[in-house]
Amino acid sequence: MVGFLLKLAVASVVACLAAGGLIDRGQDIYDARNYPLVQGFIRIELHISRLDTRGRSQTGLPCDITDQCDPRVIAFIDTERPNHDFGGDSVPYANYATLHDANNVDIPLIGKTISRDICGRSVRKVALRVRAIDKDMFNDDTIDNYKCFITGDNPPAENESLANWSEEIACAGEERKSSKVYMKYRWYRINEATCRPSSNGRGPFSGFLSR
Ligand SMILES: *[C@@H]1O[C@H](CO)[C@@H](O)[C@H](O)[C@H]1NC(C)=O
Ligand SMILES: *[C@@H]1O[C@H](CO)[C@@H](O)[C@H](O)[C@H]1NC(C)=O
Ligand SMILES: [Ca+2]
Repeated sequence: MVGFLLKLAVASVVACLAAGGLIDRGQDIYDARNYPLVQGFIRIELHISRLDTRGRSQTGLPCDITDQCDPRVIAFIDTERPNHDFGGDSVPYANYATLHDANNVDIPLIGKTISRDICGRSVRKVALRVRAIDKDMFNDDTIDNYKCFITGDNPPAENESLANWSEEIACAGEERKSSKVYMKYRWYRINEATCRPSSNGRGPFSGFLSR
């Protein structure tokens, strides 16, 4: 009996992990208590101005011995699984938009805006995900993953002309807090007719590059 209960407990922990991880669930519950739901037809715009790699990759070692990082920067506006880890658990990297691809620069200027729409669903929190890798001859190194949030605490503007950009956000790397992506966002209500539905996991291009 004890063995059976133990197996049951292990099975439910495993089921829970498979469903997105214990930390994710805990965070979802916390969010439900703390952030209001935002519902409707909404456009989110994310502007990424620059990346500061500090010349190092996620391991803390310099990107290159002899010169600067060779960064490729990709981004995705995650309206579906904001609390999930980077990678397949949230959004396959292949679905990210490529914002920048350069050689020998530790602080690349990016200056690109991507956008994504919420078409009638409700959200509590949106994850602004950025990933930077250092291109190498033989294998690429992760520079870092960066994730900052929009929440219902700052509700979307009534329409585009009323939508102000946020203050600049210095979004710190998950592994090295000294590495940062500088970004700002705005979000506003749009007409249903102009809404572009998309998903995290499918569709040819789920993060639209707008300019
Ligand atoms: C945006 O909303 C404001 C306030 O409701 C309104 O006065 C303005 O005409 C709207 N602008 C557009 C472009 O719809
Ligand atoms: C946007 O900024 C303008 C000018 O600072 C301000 O008057 C307006 O109230 C702001 N709009 C919102 C939705 O906060
Ligand atoms: Ca280099």
